[in-house]
Amino acid sequence: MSKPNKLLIMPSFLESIQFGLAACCIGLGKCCQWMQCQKSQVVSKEQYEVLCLGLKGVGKSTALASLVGEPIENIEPTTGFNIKTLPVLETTMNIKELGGAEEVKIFWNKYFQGQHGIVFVVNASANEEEEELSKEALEAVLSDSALKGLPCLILVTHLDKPECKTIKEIKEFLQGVFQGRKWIVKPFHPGSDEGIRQGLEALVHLMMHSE
Ligand SMILES: Nc1nc2c(ncn2[C@@H]2O[C@H](COP(=O)(O)OP(=O)(O)O)[C@@H](O)[C@H]2O)c(=O)[nH]1
Ligand SMILES: [Mg+2]
Repeated sequence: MSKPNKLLIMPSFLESIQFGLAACCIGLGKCCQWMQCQKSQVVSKEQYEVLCLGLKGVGKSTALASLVGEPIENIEPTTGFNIKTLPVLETTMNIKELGGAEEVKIFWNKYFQGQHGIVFVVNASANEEEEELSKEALEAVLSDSALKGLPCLILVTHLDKPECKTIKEIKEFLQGVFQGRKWIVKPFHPGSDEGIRQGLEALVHLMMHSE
């Protein structure tokens, strides 16, 4: 019987090394997939507590109703608070609207503990006095130590009214109050939840990356 040819053995030896390397790569890939899966499971369990604040009649309840597909006609003024729970991206968000009337506003800070983010609603068609009151209320909220550093979504309503301020003007008017805090501004149009949804998704990203 003739001896096996070395040149014929060499390729099969190389093939087995290549096979081993490929198996290692597949194993590593599976391992990474498993880690990614574990990570997304952690994110999907995340719950965020968000406060929805703003002066009386600015449109907080209307925006929240629109967000969960409830009718926005004939919304009663909020006397105590109004809570909506909904999924946003892979998280669950509990949004608590506190009534904006003066007699309720003095109790806002009783609800500041354990929050992860703020939605502050601003009326774009407010007169100068209401505009100042709204800015003062926002400043008071942001200066409370219980809400220190929490990201803030400014939701602008009443953009359908004539003579309303633009988003750009509202940004310029408010920009001094945030002092390094992460904030975003989004419009709300009755009948569409697009702006508020985009705003809440952006807020989730900010809350995920805040300390
Ligand atoms: N035209 C207009 N009316 C709005 C808008 N948002 C809210 N409203 C109206 O403003 C009034 C007060 O709204 P509400 O949601 O109760 O205000 P809240 O006190 O901040 O909760 C209601 O009559 C709403 O229909 C808006 O963007 N445009
Ligand atoms: Mg309300």
